[in-house]
Amino acid sequence: MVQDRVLPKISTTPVQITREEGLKIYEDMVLGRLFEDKCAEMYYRGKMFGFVHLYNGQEAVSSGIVKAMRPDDYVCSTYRDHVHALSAGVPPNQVMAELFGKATGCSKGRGGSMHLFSSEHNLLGGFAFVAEGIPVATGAAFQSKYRREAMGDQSADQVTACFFGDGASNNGQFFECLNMAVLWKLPILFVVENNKWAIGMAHDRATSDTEIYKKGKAFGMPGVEVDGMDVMAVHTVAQEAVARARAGEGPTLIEALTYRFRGHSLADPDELRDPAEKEAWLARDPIKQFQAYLVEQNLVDQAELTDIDQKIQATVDASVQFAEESPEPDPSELHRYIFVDD
Ligand SMILES: Cc1ncc(C[n+]2csc(CCOP(=O)(O)OP(=O)(O)O)c2C)c(N)n1
Ligand SMILES: [Mg+2]
Repeated sequence: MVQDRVLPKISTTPVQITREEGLKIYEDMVLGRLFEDKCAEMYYRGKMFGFVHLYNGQEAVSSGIVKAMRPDDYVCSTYRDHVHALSAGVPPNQVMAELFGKATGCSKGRGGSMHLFSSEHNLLGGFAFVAEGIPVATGAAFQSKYRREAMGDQSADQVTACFFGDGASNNGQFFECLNMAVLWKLPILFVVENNKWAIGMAHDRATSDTEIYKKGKAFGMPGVEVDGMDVMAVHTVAQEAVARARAGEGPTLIEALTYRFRGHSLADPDELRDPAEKEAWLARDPIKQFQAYLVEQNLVDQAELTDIDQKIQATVDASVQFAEESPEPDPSELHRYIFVDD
């Protein structure tokens, strides 16, 4: 079993969330979890093609970060992108339809699981190549800054969140983009979801310094380590980083310590990871922890949480029906959407 790091404690005591905010985050996390469980079912029934990478276990990262942002901010993902897309506001129907390769999907059935995209929701994309989104997100942050400072558009104060894995943080694009982001003080959050594994490669066997957040320092960028199973801790860190970015004070590197509950993809039998390691992380399920927090803070009771779960399950089920009933892309339109004019 790969040794776990001692998890940092971010003080969330002074942070007061309202019932409304708490429920918004909770609903997003549950949507992510139930949507992914349904994806597994549909994949094994042969409804989806290619590789499908699920996010179960990591929900506190997506919800904690994206719910600290505005709907017009930008989100950039990886191939593990369904939940980032949902947090960014892409409707479940459109995400499920995309996974089924249907014309009503957010990428019009052209992309599938690893290439979710929505200009309407400022979702910059899922990317099949490891670290490929990092320069795209850096470019998005640059255009916000350029529009605001060079073109005088005061409304261009959008922040970009760029999600990627521990494995991606060993790729050169990561270092080049950290350099540029600090140099130009770009409004961006680099969010490393350190789930300890890059397929079957343990993080501590693949990188020089396992504490990724410390790599920001080489570029003069603040680096923060956060318990990625604690949504309130992630949310607190995100709020500070978003405020800094929006105020023109530049980027932040956030390393969220988390774990994926399933194999690398649904084609992975997941035989490499030690069962004891999996058990230890399953016991820290971010959704169960947040349920306990909400009840303890008297923001909600257990019966209400059960109602919410049922309501979200109905939404997920409806997304499958929508995807099933949607048309396939028309083969005569195969060449559409390659160029922007289309
Ligand atoms: C440039 C590139 N190299 C290799 C691969 C094969 N590959 C796919 S996922 C992956 C592991 C990435 O792990 P990490 O960044 O930690 O993300 P996680 O899957 O844990 O979310 C690798 C090596 C790829 N897709 N792209
Ligand atoms: Mg990883």
